[in-house]
Amino acid sequence: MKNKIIELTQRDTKISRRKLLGGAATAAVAIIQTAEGKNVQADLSQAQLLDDDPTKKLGTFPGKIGTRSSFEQLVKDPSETSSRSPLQDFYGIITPSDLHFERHHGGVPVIDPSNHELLIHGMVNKPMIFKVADLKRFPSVSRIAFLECSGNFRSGKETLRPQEICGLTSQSEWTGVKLSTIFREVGIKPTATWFLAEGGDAAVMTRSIPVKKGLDDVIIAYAQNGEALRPEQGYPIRLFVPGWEGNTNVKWLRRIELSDQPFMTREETSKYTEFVNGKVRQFSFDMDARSIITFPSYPQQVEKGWIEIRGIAWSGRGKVHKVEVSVDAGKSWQIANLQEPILDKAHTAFRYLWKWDGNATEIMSRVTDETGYTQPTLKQLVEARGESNGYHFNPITAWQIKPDGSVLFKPESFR
Ligand SMILES: Nc1nc2c(c(=O)[nH]1)N[C@H]1C(S)=C(S)[C@@H](COP(=O)(O)O)O[C@H]1N2
Ligand SMILES: [Mo]
Repeated sequence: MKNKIIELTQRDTKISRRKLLGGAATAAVAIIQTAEGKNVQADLSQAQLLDDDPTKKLGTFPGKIGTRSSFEQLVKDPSETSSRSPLQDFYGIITPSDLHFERHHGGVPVIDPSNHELLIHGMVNKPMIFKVADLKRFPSVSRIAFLECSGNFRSGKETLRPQEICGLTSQSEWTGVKLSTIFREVGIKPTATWFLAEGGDAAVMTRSIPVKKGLDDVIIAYAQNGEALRPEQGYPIRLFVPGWEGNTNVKWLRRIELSDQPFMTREETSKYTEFVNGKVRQFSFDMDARSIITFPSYPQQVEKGWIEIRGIAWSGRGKVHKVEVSVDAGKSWQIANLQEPILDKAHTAFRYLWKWDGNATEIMSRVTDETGYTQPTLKQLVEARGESNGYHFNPITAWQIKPDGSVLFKPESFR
């Protein structure tokens, strides 16, 4: 900014920089403080004469859809079967739909919504088939909540960003019809305690879910952030199961079967189960509370002085109650500020103002949810659960601050 103003002043008035700074003839010479706190002298009367002055050239006119600025390089970091949200690049709590993480076992199918059907059968009074348009005729609900894969954990090297460490979580406003509304329509039998949800993709993914949860807050979602679901998120319909492991949120939903017992599908016997000290933990539905500092984080750089530490915290069991931040490698903890809105089962933004003295240290955050559960350390997790196949790992995440201001992830080994 400062260099630009001085540069153009020279060019357009044909006077030398020395002459200008020496107080030459020009009228509006002012001392201006830059954001870094340096005083610069600038001739404001000439400031509008920039070559790339956007006020001197007509811009582009409205198109059919908007685009992200070409200066913003946001990417999902895809691997073969998943892609991760760039958590470090977000503001507020909503994930732009095209940056929602993706996890699918058989690719994204192409489904024409006018042909798509949802069959509901099993222990019901009246088996029914619903077209997408039928579902939209029922009262709709919207809620903002996160969706997280239970395999959301990565460690092993210092050069990981929040995106790589835990970018398998995203947050949208989901809109659809309550499953309880549809259950009333088909008349589920009082003896029905479980239901199977089946997807219409190549993986034909199936999960068993207790009817109690279905009646509580599950949604058959057809919209995300104000428009139809993205194909990657399950277009035209998916199950949205607030606070429960991503895998239960069956996409491209085509069948629901009511029963009086779980179906013991592949996804709940060989996958998505955890070996815990010789036993197997099955139906581990709740996503435990977690938090991460997204600024500063690798590969950002910090300077001595005031730094606003920022991050997100969430819990599958309810609202975030408090977030604590440590700036001395976990020796002491301070309460961070939570930013409204603080929603049930939702990413919640936190911030903490810190004056860095320039010495090497580690910073980290830990969340406590409204049930009183506090995010554990990796050591505590491994003690309680064994290595858990890597599912449901929500440890406190630390960043190393080096004397030169560089920030590195602190990997901890657990194998
Ligand atoms: N039909 C179907 N549903 C699915 C999957 C799938 O492969 N097929 N993947 C599950 C997994 S493991 C997760 S974590 C979430 C991911 O949802 P997203 O891709 O919308 O982020 O969808 C779940 N629903
Ligand atoms: Mo997942």
